[in-house]
Amino acid sequence: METATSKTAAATYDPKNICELLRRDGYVHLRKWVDPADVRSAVRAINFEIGEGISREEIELMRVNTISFGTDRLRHSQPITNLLYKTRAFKLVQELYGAENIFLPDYYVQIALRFPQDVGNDIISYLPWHLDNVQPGGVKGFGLIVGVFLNDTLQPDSGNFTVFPGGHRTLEAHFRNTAYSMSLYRHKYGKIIVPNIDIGDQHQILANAGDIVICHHQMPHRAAPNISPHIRMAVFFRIYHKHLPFEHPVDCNLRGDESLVDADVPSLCDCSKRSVPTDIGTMLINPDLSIPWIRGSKCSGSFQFWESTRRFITDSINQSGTLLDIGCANGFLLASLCYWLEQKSLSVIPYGIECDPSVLQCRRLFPNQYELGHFIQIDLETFLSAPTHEAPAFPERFDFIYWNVWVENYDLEAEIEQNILCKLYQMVSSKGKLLLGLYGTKPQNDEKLEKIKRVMFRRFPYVNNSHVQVLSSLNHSHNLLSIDAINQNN
Ligand SMILES: O=C(O)CCC(=O)C(=O)O
Repeated sequence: METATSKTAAATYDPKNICELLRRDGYVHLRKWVDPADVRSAVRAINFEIGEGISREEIELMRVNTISFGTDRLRHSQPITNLLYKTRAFKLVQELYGAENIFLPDYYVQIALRFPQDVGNDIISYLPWHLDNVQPGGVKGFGLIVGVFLNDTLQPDSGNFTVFPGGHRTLEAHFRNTAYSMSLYRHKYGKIIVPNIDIGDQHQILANAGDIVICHHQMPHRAAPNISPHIRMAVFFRIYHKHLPFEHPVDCNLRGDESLVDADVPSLCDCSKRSVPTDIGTMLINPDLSIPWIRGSKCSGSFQFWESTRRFITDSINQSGTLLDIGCANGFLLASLCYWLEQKSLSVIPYGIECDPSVLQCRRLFPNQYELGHFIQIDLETFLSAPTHEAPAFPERFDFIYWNVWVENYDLEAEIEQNILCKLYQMVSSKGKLLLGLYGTKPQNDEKLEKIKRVMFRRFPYVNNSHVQVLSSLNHSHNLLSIDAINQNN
């Protein structure tokens, strides 16, 4: 059944309305937006390639896994890409996101063919719904699906693209509940696990050739079975937003079974917030907003837990200056520290290194500093081997260096690990501090504290107990070892 919403959207080309509809329904159906000549060219190009040969396996993969048909050459050819660029759809997504924010990876084009079931086989068996781009090691990042339909599917079960109107909001509400924020993930070996909730009734799009449907990224969808005589032909473009990096990694350890979690789901539900930098003040007083960032900072606790185990780090910072976070992840710790320190009238210039692509998220929290090169994706060893070369925008020394000395990563037994500790200490400016976060169990922390002190006292004979301070988090579960750099240049 046609919704009132989709009719309105087709009639009113106004990005504001469309954004509103995407937010409300999760999709808009734009009728006859593609020039029929362009539809014909695309169909011809696809049919030509079908004529070049298509294997049974390929058809099966398309049926079950909805993979794209066609060679790279075809997918990037003009007859196909014109379906986006020559239509108002592209202008529209540019207006929705800001042209400067659009990112199109190589694989943004999918030619989606749905082959009919055999004559006599009229069994209607629906695929489960899914969300796109739930990936091991990286979750979505794209914001909009633009589907262009190349043949009429005016009857249901003709391979129709199928949405669940409002399902994106049902999912959002579900994921915002911290108990369920991890209930969408792709299992290490490929299976997408979706939450078992009622997302409402399906709506099979009854499309004419040349119609376009734009979907919010969190719209549950699927392809309907095809008992029509025709191959359903569509092209889907996935439009990415630069500020929602598609490599955004998630915390692989949260579930403890090596599966991955879509930690960022709730934060991406508002397409109107285009290039607005994320406001940390608002986030910190709104647990709903901060949870995905806390997850992206590799912490599985609640908002209260985050504050009670991180805020105490600011007790060791007694002056304004530069702060380098080693393993800064998405930058949320730095942003929280900056915010809390500002309340003490201290101003901090943030820098961060991180070995995985979560560092790209820092751009959302610190757009200016990100552009200046304050955040770099690099592993600690490579960084320390040539800091000025690897991080040209970094100062030679920092007033504060924070390093969360993960129990499992750095046990500091090996000389090479001890050297890392020493090099970091040498990068702290005089009157600055090396801050080491200890987030293990109490016995683990105690043991590590002693080990670090032993290394430091042996390698820097001018450092003694008077330069070392141990702080405890509000809930006493965590420690911070603060080492003054005051004497190191003596
Ligand atoms: O082909 C369709 O209608 C749906 C395709 C789809 O669900 C997908 O590729 O994610």
